[in-house]
Amino acid sequence: MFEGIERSICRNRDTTLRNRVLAFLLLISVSSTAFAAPFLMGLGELIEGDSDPRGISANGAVAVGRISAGSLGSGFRWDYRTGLSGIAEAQSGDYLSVGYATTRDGGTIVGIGRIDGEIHAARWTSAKGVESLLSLSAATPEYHLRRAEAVSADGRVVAGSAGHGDGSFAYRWTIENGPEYLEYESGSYRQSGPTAISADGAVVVGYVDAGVGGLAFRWNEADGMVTLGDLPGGKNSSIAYDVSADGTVVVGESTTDFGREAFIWTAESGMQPLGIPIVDSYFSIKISGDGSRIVVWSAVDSLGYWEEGLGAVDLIDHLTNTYGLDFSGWDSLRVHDISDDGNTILGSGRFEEGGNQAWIAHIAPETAPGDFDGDGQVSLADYDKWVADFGQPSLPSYGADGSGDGVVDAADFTVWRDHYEPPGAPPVPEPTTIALLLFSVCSIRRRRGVRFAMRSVCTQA
Ligand SMILES: [Ca+2]
Ligand SMILES: [Ca+2]
Repeated sequence: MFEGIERSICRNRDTTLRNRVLAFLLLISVSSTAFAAPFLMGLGELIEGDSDPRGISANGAVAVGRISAGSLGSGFRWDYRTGLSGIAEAQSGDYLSVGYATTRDGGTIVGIGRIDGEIHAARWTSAKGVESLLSLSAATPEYHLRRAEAVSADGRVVAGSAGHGDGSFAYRWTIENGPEYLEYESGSYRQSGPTAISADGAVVVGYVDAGVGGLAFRWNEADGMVTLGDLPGGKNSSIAYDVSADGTVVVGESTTDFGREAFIWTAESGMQPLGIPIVDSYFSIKISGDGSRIVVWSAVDSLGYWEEGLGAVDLIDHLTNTYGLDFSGWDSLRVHDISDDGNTILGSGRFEEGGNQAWIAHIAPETAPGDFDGDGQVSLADYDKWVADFGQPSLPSYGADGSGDGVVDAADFTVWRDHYEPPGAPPVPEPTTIALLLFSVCSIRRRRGVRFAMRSVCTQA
């Protein structure tokens, strides 16, 4: 895509020509695959260093993370229409140094911000830009909110870690009441950190160190912070990394006699091994909203996937053999997140020996024009979905984006109308020409958007 071309400006001039060629090749592969699901799409290079994608929105349309530019880095936001852009305020100089998670519609990003030269837990919205969480609610002086790790679907509840004395402690912030420490069932503890939150913000998961090693916890208002135990064998150690949308299924890692291993936890079954080892010290274990699909970064180029009824398999083999995705040319593969709808997986790797690049693997089956909810027919339910999602970014031709331009807009209504067949009325097909026209216009807008956005990253270097 075009991101690669823009990005190369920031980088060593010697590699510019090669990157332009690579970016062009990527552009070809993206253009030829983006409109037929399933597809694999490179999102643009993240430059060297510690840049990584971190999270993806509920329908897979918005990815967030960290992008490096020279010695500095900033949070990034990606969607199909606007491409990859750094999150910095041109006027104040404030920026998000990393984006960890985003809301259902991708409109709010939470992470670590540099605001007036100081580090704060922060959020970004297109309307208000980068803001300290504390500035949004009545401040409690003892809190230093260092980072915001997770956010509810509507953005009104955030979980993160706060500094207090020498320790770091999990807090839950609500737009109404501000931050509150999560209390541990057994009283005092050394430190704790949250990693994920349920869609409604009522359940937070993470780890707590109560002096006997770190243990996975699940918190809700009624029960407080309850540890989830650990897998048999090895030392007493576990960490929760993600939770299903309704808060009932937790995934993480725990130590056994054979080393560290991914687990799945429910109240009914307790903690069970997934059969996927964890090798790298930096890794990721993420679950879809309904709890039926799990992705596991075990080690670089060794990624796991678990699905209800399928069990544990190799992620890349599964994406290749089941969905026909082509990972040839990619190496140093990592996986970072799976969307709540379970249909988009966010990863990173190197393509044709280029720099570290984010990718998404979209595995929803292709649907007929106007069938926005994918139930096989074009009905009033599809119109309702278009209304509910109006204005939101989308992967092209997925969900209510009938026109394939990456946003749910008026053109998509036209696609639905032209394929809706009320009883007794003949169908009126046609929208291909309009869709192509819209796409070409938005492609130009996308290129301009990327160029502007990348400039804000480049100027920080
Ligand atoms: Ca339908
Ligand atoms: Ca559209």
